Amino acid sequence: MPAIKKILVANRGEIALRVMRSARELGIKTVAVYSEADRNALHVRFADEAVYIGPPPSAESYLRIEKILAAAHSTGADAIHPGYGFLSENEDFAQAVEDAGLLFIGPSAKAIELMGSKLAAKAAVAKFNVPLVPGTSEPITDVNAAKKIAAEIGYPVLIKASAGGGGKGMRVVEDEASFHEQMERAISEATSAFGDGSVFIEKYITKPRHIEFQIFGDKHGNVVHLFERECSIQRRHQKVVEEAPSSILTPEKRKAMGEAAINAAKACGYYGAGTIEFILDDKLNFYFLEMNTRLQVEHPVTEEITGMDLVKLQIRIAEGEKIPFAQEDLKMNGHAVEIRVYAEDPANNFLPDIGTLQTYKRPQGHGIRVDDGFEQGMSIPFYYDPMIAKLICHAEDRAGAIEKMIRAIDEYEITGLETTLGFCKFVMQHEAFRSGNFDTRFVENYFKPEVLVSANEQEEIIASILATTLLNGNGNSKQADENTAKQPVVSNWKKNRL
Ligand code: MV4
Repeated sequence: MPAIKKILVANRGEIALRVMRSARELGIKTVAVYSEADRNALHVRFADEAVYIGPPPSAESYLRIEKILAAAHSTGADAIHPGYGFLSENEDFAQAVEDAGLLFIGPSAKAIELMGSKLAAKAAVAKFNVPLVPGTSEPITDVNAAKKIAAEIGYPVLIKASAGGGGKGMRVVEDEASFHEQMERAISEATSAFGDGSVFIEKYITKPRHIEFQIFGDKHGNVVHLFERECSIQRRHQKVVEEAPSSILTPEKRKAMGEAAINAAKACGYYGAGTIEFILDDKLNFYFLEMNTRLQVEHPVTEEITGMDLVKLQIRIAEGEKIPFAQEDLKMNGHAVEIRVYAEDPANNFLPDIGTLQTYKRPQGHGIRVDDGFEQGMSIPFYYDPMIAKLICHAEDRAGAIEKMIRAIDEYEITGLETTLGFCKFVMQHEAFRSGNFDTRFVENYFKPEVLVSANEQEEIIASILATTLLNGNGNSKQADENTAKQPVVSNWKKNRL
């Protein structure tokens, strides 16, 4: 297979930059595509060339296969990297790229399609000795047959849509009395959301931990794993904190799960970067949930502990090279934690708080990495995911990585909009997180908006409001008036403390 000379990155934001940086280091030219909202975006400035592909809504730009192929054609790109999100797990896109004579830097269209169906994925990996949650392996339509199975598995059970994934189309059923109604709802939801009403039933694991394995396959049938990431700290299926390695895996458990992950990849003849998602129950039994056939948002924590550049590996594999190391050569070095910094307001139900980055100063120093796509003065577009940055800290051990993260959060200066930085600091300081004794219900169990402002601070805020009112009231407060008019004193003061 020929070496790649020019890569078009069919994405935006931090991941487009992330991919282009590795491409440039390999001496490969880069092409950006951009929507109307991203004219001045950093990925556009970084690329060697950039092609405008349409209006801001992604359905009219970043999701348009024909526009992206036309951009590749007009610039002479010979490969396309899809990043994550957008078209990254669209088998029609992967196929169209290859049909156009270009290399898709990702898995085969067949593998994407197979893993896109949760039932087909389960059926495929089951033959390769991968543990599954007890449940049905076929779509189920007959309510009475389903009830019988649910009784055998034991309540609570979970009804899942085969076309779902990432938490979409799931329903917990606590007892037989509510089964009928819940199943009908699940089928009707799946039909309207995915155009496919197939559902299946699993035992509901009530306090799972989410542990995923990074795997890589090449086009010669070799598969390795690059250890795990723990992603149990999430909110409504949106990951908030990720780390590698997991604090609860023993070397034996890691070896068993790693082997299962490799088998799952082999079950679909996988090549490229992929992630095998497992859940662990309270006895540390692990079960395959699904496979993500893309580079994940949280891949940097794996890069930090393995020293590998996952994007370079993806490119080499797409070019037909063999994986350049053996499983035994891989070692974990230290501990890495990542937080996602969103333009969202944790005090207001995490509503997106898009606006302009009036101040934007990144933390710096030993072991700190910031993957972002913005600079001071830029606006976060309303049309896309409101993630501002990923902050990754790497240290010799978990406690060191957590302390470094707290230091980095304190050093991060963002004004002009609300962010999840204070919320992430709350997680870092929480005893359950620090001790490693947590599960996927961490946020619902421990987080209330009030925790972001301690009692002490609330008193100080009241004092500050009083002081401001008094100043404003005495007729001799020009400066205070100007300050309060531009930016509310209290909210800024609070921001600096969080
Ligand atoms: C489960 C489960 C409990 N039992 N399946 C959510 C995302 C999708 N990948 C599957 N998910 C779950 N499947 C069984 N049989 C709990 C979840 C789940 C979850 C999984 C991983 C990370 C966070 C989660 C949050 C809620 C529910």
